[in-house]
Amino acid sequence: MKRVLTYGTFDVLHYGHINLLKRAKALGDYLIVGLSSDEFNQIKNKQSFYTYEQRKMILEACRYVDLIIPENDWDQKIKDVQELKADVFVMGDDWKGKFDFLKPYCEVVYLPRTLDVSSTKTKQYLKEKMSA
Ligand code: C2G
Repeated sequence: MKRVLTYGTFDVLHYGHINLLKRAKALGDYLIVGLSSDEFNQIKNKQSFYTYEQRKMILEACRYVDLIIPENDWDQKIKDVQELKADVFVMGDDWKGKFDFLKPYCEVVYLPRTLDVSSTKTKQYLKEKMSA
């Protein structure tokens, strides 16, 4: 049983996220997502539209996701990889190189981001539409 681990905010879930989760799952048999808490989003300077609980509920409906754990800080990844026995760590390549410190503990894979879609763009579009 090959265990895959990834992290993110996954706000306003879109096909770019699904494309990442689908490819991450295809690298193993079991996909764990470290979902950024609302407090950690503040540390990441990210304002998410949905709360952690709402984002978790939406993500749980995704067929590629087997387990969701909270991501509370930048420093939990090594412990998570060890405790969850993750074989592969996956992130979009906007993070390329940023998590290479995990290489002694597991395989590290950066996957190409899906172009032309982002939660920020979607929220911006809806905001403009609503105020028009
Ligand atoms: N992603 C993607 N294509 C997009 C948008 C996002 O492949 N168009 C990927 C990102 O690269 C990331 C995952 O989807 O691997 C989740 O994206 P975000 O929710 O934006 O995650 P982020 O804020 O980058 O948080 O500790 C890691 C951080 O929590 C990552």
